[in-house]
Formats: sequence, structure tokens, C-alpha cells
Amino acid sequence: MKRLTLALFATLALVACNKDAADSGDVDADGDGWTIAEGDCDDNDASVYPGAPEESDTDGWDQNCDGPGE
Ligand SMILES: [Ca+2]
Ligand SMILES: [Ca+2]
Ligand SMILES: [Ca+2]
Repeated sequence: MKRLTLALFATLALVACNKDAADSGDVDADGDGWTIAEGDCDDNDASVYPGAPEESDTDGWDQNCDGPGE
């Protein structure tokens, strides 16, 4: 029983650790090479990151994280 409790604690610690990393923006969720902490303004879209080519000046979408249409 004690072994099971230790395993449970280890699992909870791991989950808490992963959650902390996500909350602090240290995870690159979309795999574009940028984390939120590094300036990725949409970590769910791999075409959006600092320095990305802006697809359109008028679509109101911000690909390069410096503001829509800039
Ligand atoms: Ca990213
Ligand atoms: Ca992104
Ligand atoms: Ca922009």
C-alpha cells in the first residue's frame, strides 16, 4: 500500500510540474520553435511566430506577433 502511495505522489508531482511549465509559457505547443515566453503570440498555430511572413496586410490576422497588418 505504501508503494502505491509513493507512485501516486510521483505521478501527481509530474503532472503539477508539467502544468507549471505550460502556465509559465515554457512549452512550444504548436512546434514552430517558439514558446510563448519567447514571443509566440499564438502557441496553437505553427504559422504564427515572431518574424513569420505576414500573409496579408488587411486580413486582420497577426502572423508575426507585431500587430495585425504590420
Ligand atoms: Ca510555438
Ligand atoms: Ca505559434
Ligand atoms: Ca503583424
